[in-house]
Amino acid sequence: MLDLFPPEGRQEIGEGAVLLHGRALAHQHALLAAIETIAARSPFRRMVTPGGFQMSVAMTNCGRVGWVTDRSGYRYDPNDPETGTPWPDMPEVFATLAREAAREAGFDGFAPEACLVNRYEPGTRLSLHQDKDERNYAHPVVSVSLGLPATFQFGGLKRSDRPTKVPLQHGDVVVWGGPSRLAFHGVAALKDGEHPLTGRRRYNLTFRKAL
Ligand code: MD3
Ligand code: FE
Repeated sequence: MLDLFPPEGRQEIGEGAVLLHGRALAHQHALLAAIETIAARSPFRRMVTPGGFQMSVAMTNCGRVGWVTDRSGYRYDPNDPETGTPWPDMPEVFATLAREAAREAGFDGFAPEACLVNRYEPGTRLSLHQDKDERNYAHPVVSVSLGLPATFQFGGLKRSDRPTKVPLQHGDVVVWGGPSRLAFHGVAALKDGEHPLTGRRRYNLTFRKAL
């Protein structure tokens, strides 16, 4: 028989970057319900970069701290600046999935304080950047893709390194550790489509140990 899937749905997409294909599928309904609960308290909003540009990605957070940007810079904040109150707690299903995925990729004991929830609609993109607002790059970042598929751009340690395209589908989990932790990356403009669970949207959960 032809084996159509890689062993255990696991694929090394770069040095230290492990794609766990479909790893979130068993939790898809719980994850999407939890996103709704979070957004009811801390709504999605398009933040402004320090340079004064409004991002096309809409964001919210859960956990002890959340990633925010405004004219004064990027930071992790215990409070939602829009509501002035703490971010919603991290749901158990989020924390458990992030911890288990990290362990499967070789990072035992991953206990993220922060989960950034990104929402994409057709045309939404995220330009090439590094995640450098955390204190300790020895911890991986774990990302979970839900809804419409996206083309992820995976670059190198220099902005000028040509990125490779990685398709990310509903249910995919990626653990970005080791040398990939500081790789430049972005997301190409979302193509229009219809997903049975999210309609014309893509969500991405990004778990980080921020403190
Ligand atoms: C590689 N989010 O929020 S997830 C971000 O799909 C972000 O919303 C994208 O980049 C999204 O910062 C990409 C994949 C990802 C997340 C963090 C990384 C890849 C990464 C950190 C280091 C290297
Ligand atoms: Fe990023």
